[in-house]
Amino acid sequence: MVEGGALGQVNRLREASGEIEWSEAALELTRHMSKTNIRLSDYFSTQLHTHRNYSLIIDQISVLIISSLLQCNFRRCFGSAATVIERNTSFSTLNSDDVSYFKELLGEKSVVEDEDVLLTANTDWMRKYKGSSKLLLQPKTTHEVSQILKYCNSRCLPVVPQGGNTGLVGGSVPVFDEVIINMGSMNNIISLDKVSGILVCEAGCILENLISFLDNHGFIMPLDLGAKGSCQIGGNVSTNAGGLRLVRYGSLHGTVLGLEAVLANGDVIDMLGTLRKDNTGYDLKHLFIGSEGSLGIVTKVSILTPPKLSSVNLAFLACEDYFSCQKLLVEAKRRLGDILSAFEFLDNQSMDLVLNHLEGARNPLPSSMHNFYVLIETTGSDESYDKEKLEAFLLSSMEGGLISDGVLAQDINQASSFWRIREGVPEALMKAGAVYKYDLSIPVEKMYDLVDEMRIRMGQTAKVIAYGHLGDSNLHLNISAPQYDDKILAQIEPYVYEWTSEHKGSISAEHGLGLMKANKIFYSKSPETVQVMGSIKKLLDPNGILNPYKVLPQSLSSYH
Ligand code: FAD
Ligand code: 2HG
Ligand code: ZN
Repeated sequence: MVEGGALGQVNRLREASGEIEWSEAALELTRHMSKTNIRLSDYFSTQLHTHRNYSLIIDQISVLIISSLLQCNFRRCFGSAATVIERNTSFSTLNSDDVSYFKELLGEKSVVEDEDVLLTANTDWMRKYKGSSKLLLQPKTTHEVSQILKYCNSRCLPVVPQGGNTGLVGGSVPVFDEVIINMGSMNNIISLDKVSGILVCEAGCILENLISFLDNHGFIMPLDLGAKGSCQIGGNVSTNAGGLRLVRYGSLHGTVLGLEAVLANGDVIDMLGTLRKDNTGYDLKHLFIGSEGSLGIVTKVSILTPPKLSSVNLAFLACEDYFSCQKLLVEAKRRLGDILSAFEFLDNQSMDLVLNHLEGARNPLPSSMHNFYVLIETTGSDESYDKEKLEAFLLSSMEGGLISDGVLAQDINQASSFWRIREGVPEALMKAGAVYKYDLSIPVEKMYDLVDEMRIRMGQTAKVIAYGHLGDSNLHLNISAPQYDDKILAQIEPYVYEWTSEHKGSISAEHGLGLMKANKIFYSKSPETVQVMGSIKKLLDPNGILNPYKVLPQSLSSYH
């Protein structure tokens, strides 16, 4: 494995949107250089001395890059520090007998080899990570998932479980040629207990469809996020997604009552309980909540859904400094406690980005730009009492100088347009160019210090955009630049991770580790903890076929 900044020399010459796949030639070159302790940077600077004509060097590198498209053995992705990953040599390569087996098992239609479909499924939402899988499977039942995994395990064929492919850490797409198991065809709602509000459904149900279904029956999903139109409940559970309402309803570790999962060897583990209380031994479902498809494929979920309440209010507020946002949060928790259902924030750079890049976005407080914006949502059962309570809170916050301006949504359309601003930041960032994403848990009082420090570090080279789930101490720190550049990356990493670790934060609050942060886990977890995780992985997936190269550091993965 070759690691670090040496490869950055070549990387700067990449195509703007892609990633480099190294050819045998490049592989040989890097192997030779690592054996002889030559770093690429040294190699190229030597070459620069000998060749006066720089274009000769460019030509040399271009040959490597072009030939790299022939065969991928090494992979490097953008938006995270240079890590070159070698394909696990113990994995087999897909052959025509494998494809025939899957066609027999699933039927022709559920075995996809179409290049356009594969291109989409191989590429993540941010278009930063791109695999080269040649096969996508669409199982319709748990039995089919079980048979697929049993077969893949016996053949040592690696797989990637895929939901809506909205993940933001490169976990949902192959790194090399892993078979994609897309869960979208397992999208049946199995039952809703209208007394307890317990919903049981298949993993491939799209979150927004579940939200609508529950709405029709007088319930709500305990989680909501900007990607709801595409993400699936199985993906949500596998990433332990947080989202906009965690402050009120808690994490999926609390609301998921049970699940069914298929292990790497095809065994189906039925933990699909619907009980609120069950202390019979280890609660194994928690292993699958947030393990990002590295321990098993989630096929069914049972989840506790709260009743839909009649009165929902949303305020869009302006604060002049971060300290006021913080104080506002403390006051909101104290004074709105029982009805508070969201407390989100964005800074003026985020607002600016949304207004410039998101079609139809309008500033709800247009008279002037403010330094910070906060969305406070309340959900309760008594319309006049809730509104009165919120209005009294807003009035006193205004008098106390915590809020400098604000507006209450007058109807559902206005509320949606306010939410569109907050939920639209990731989309606006994508439209603005290259983006380096950090999803951090940091104590609220320290959170914005990092943003200020990053602005000083980045200077004019990139924009620092900060927003997130303030109510949960979750900062989304995004660095936006016209294009990816290793120099920018070197200004960000490892600084952001070190800072977060020093302040006892987490380097992944809600998005997971995926490929992007698999090797960064030690910033947030002790070596002993990671060692136990490695043992669990080995126990449940001894051949390492489930979502390889993700979540755990390479040093611990079973393929080494
Ligand atoms: P995918 O992206 O397909 O997969 C994510 C991971 O889960 C991968 O490792 C994959 O292998 C694994 N996986 C998927 N399905 C299964 C399964 N059935 N069994 C086992 N493993 C599986 N995240 C938040 O936490 N909070 C937010 O507020 C939020 N907002 C977002 C807004 C936008 C605009 C976007 C693009 C993303 C956002 N995300 C957010 C990230 C993402 O939407 C979540 O991580 C989501 O839960 C992923 O669901 P998915 O179905 O798209 O999973
Ligand atoms: C959100 O809260 C998502 O909008 C995405 O978690 C965060 O894009 C991001 O950094
Ligand atoms: Zn988020």
